[in-house]
Amino acid sequence: MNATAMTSSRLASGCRLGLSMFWALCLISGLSSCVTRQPPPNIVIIVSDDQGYRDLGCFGSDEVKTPHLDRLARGGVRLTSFYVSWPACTPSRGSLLTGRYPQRNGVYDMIRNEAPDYGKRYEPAEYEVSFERIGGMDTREVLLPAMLGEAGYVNGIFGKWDLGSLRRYLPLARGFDDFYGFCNTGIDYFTHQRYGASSMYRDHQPTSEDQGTYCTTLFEREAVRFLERHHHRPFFLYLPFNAPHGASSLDPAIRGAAQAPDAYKAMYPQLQQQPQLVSGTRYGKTAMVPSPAKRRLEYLASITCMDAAIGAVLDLLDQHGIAENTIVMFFSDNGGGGGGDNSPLRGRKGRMFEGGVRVPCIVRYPRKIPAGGESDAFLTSLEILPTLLAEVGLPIPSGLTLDGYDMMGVLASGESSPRTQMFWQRKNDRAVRVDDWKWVESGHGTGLFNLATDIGEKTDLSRNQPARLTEMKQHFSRWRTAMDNCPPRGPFRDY
Ligand SMILES: [Ca+2]
Repeated sequence: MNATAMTSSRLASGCRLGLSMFWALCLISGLSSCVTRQPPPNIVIIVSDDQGYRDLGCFGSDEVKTPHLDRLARGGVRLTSFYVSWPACTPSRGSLLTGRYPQRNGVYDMIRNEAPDYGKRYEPAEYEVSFERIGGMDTREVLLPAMLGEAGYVNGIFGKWDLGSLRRYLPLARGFDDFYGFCNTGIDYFTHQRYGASSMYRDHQPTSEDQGTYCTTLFEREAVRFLERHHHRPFFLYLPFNAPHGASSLDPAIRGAAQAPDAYKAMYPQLQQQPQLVSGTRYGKTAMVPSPAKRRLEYLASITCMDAAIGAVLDLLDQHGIAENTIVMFFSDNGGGGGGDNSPLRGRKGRMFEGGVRVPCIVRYPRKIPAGGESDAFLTSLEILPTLLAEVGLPIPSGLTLDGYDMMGVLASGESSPRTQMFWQRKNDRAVRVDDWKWVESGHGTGLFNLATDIGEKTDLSRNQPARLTEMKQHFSRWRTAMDNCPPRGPFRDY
């Protein structure tokens, strides 16, 4: 254990003792003497996968059916300038749980095998030693559930872990108490395989007990069980869905689209009536592949199925009378890909433009946040961990560098955002936002944009604003130097 982790553990142990004694005293005194002290909030974080900026009813879509997310938004605040730290899955999810830039926590690229992109199917023995199997979030990183667990929370994760599948990387080794889901970055929704490799786990063990059942339904089942078991005590429920991400199947007729149950596809008859497969190319050969209509159909239907699962969770919070004191956060791990709609933003998943990194986000916390609000404040997923620590009453572990801010003042009372800068890098692509200005340099386009007047990043102002352009590059350069000087973390850097 390094100094940071040790300090963190010691600090948090004190909090655990304090909270445990508090709850013990409450039980002894029949709770009556504790009514003046508010219990710590429950926490529910729901993450969707590749959902577009506009792919919610409450974010302007008149196509997708998301009644429960819309209900969540009516009870809380919609964040319209909320960013993730990376334009694709793994590093975005790593930042959520560490509160640190990908370049600081070490997971600054995908933990996945690239060969299936070209049609390769791994043999089991070969898969066992591939990077997708052996890579993971550096074990010196302290994750949110470990911090909350030390404060008396019970932590459950049901869905896409995406931070390593070796035992030392699995959720139960990182602070979670209960895990059902898959460890890598994408699966077939029904077989639970990733390009032929079985991927579902319960706690530390691979499982095929539910093979054939649609995975969103399984994650809902597990979340409901968790809530029924733990609703009477402080809990952290992490629900990282894989919907509406494309299925990780080698079958050309499946690959390239999400997957959804028939009952949900029937809710989009205008798409279902169109041809579902068209002649195309896959792995260098002619093949029947999903049509644009099928890609959109599976995508929308998988969102609506996920929305129903979210509705089941919200219903349970209501039934147990704990919604008032539960922080529910929802956001997409990156911009829409495949069948997604990111309008009016430019670009998509994987890009440095807003369509890659600005995502729909909702926060509901009736005890503090007024219902039905909307905020255009500049905020990011890096704010989530420090905000939650502050709400729980936990100090930031001594010696731990976080990259975000407590955003509760912004959400609860409309204070101006403490964030003025954000940086992104994916291989050679880079971007920085400072106040309303954004500079992008990437293989898919370059430019300087004023987001206050040009949310679609259509007008490159590099020539009109040379001094600002230089300043933005300097900001990026200073951030890059700071990241280079961080203590190195695996799995991409030596340590
Ligand atoms: Ca994603």
